[in-house]
Amino acid sequence: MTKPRLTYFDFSGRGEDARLAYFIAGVDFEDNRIKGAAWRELKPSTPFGGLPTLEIEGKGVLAQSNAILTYIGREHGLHPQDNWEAARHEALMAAVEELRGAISRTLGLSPDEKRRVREELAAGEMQTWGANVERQLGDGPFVAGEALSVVDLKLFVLLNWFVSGTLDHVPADVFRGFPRLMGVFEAVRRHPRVVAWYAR
Ligand SMILES: N[C@@H](CCC(=O)N[C@@H](CS)C(=O)NCC(=O)O)C(=O)O
Repeated sequence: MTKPRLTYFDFSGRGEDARLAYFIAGVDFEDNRIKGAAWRELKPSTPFGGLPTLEIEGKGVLAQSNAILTYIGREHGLHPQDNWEAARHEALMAAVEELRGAISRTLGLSPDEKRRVREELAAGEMQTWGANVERQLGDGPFVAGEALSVVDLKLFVLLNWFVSGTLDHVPADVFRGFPRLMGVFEAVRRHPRVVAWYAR
């Protein structure tokens, strides 16, 4: 049986949570990172024209970050077995994708327009998003309580984008008003396997 092949670009984005999930689960996977012009050749052969994809021997190629992450979570005990709880986690994962989509739409804007739209996003839609997610969270430290799940990794990777301060015009502490949400971020950041992943 060949290793699962996880294909994404050589940055964090939508592929990092699946990499973390496999690493945390102790699965020997192929971390296939696409660089430069190689993407143009690969793109037409992917299921929906985007990355990440996950190839499993004997099954095929799966696309869509949430489907990939949920699959890994189910296979390796990092997603709830209870259907209602699983659906609650999947709703949060969909919410992350909605916010990513809102930010992606600013990528092609002119510098002035980008500043205006992102400042509006940070003060408006992102605050509403944070408040909505905050209401879904319990006492933590993770979404499911004591046990880490793949949804925590999805939230962590998104929040790390903002906290790193690399997204122009979005303050690094944009979610400072949401202690439960930032608590999930901190709990994942301090998780020994996450620390080990970034120390490699
Ligand atoms: N809904 C998809 C979005 C996939 C997507 O847009 N991926 C981006 C990278 S984050 C991509 O492949 N961009 C290159 C392109 O569209 O050509 C998912 O969640 O996986």
